[in-house]
Amino acid sequence: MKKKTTLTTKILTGLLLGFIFGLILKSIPDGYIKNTIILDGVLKVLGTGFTSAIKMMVVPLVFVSLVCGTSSMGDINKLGRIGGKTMLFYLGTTAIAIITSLALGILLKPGMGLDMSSMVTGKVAIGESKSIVEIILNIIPSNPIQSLASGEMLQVIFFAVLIGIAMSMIGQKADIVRNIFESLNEICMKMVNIIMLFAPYGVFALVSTTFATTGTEAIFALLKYVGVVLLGMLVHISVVYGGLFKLLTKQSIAPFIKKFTRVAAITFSTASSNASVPASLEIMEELGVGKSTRSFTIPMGATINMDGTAIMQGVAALFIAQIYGIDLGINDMMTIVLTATLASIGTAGVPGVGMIMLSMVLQSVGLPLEGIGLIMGVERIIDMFRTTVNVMGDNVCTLIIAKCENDLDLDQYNSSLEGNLVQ
Ligand code: DAS
Repeated sequence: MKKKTTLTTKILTGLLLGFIFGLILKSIPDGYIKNTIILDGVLKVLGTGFTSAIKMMVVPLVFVSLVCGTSSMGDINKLGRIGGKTMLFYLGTTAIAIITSLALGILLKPGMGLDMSSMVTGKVAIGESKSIVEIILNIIPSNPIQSLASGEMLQVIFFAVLIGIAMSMIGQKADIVRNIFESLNEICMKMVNIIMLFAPYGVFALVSTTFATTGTEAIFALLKYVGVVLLGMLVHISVVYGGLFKLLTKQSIAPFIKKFTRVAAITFSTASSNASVPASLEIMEELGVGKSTRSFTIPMGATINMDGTAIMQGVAALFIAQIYGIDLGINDMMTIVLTATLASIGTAGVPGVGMIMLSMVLQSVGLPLEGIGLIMGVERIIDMFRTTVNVMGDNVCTLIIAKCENDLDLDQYNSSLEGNLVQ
């Protein structure tokens, strides 16, 4: 816990120092030292190096974690009724989350008023507008190796999910391959951890560059971005989770909210869905959820349910398009919904992985990766909130599935209202 807190402190320090150093650079006149040595030298190496390292992980992480996520769902035939309902709830609410965040991003335009188009170093390859048929056909790779090499993310996702489903159907005979992918997934996660150790320096460089070239208007845009993300999460929790819970269980959500504060303390401090699994299982048991339901839906949710992450990705994609003056068409929006929803199956419940998946979403519609430079500064803070929403979704889904399967002891659930405020 100390190591993670230290890294969080370092990232926030990088944000603060980057902001101060950027404004100092902004205040001094252009010259060889400022422009060539500092901006196009040291800061470019640290900033672009960090974003390139993140980009490096996109294809291997998505491919390996999706094969693991899909193949570990157990025998697809035995997944049965609970598995089908759980998958439907998790992927359905993730799709709603991303659509809500895109709608808020279009309505509230967090990136408007900040022009960073001069900062794009690479060519912005916005995909030409495709018809729905072309988008769907484009998902199926004719050459999966080429898809992996060129980072065609929807094709990588399709290929990985199909491998995982096939492995699930084969069952034990695929165990040797499953173990290899599990090891590769561990390796990818460790590589992400190593890359994130450089986050404070990357954040410092990216934020310095941003404020050195755009000045204080970037602060307003950043605050708007954070505000729209948090608003999206609030809407999702109250309307989607609150609405579905009331509609499908006909129970008060108060007992759950009281118990969930214990889990939220973990999700905020660790920014990790995986780390919160034991606490989620504990409160589900205390709330009267049967073991057969909670032992399946909670671990599955920590692996494939990422509504909070999807909300961040939708707002971030539009924010970046807006600050670079790029118009996203309806087909691009559909690609974002598809990519973020399917990618959530493979997003592991560890800190910072949502930012790597964001790189993939941006890549899928040709948006410049430089854009994450500005939002990288508040990444850790947003990660705490989005992880809490991710895990809340896992718990709400578990209660709903348990009620539908008559695996929820209502007396035990409602009796947990008694006692002190936070249990
Ligand atoms: N921190 C991840 C989790 O544990 C989510 C993310 O990085 O988006 O759910």
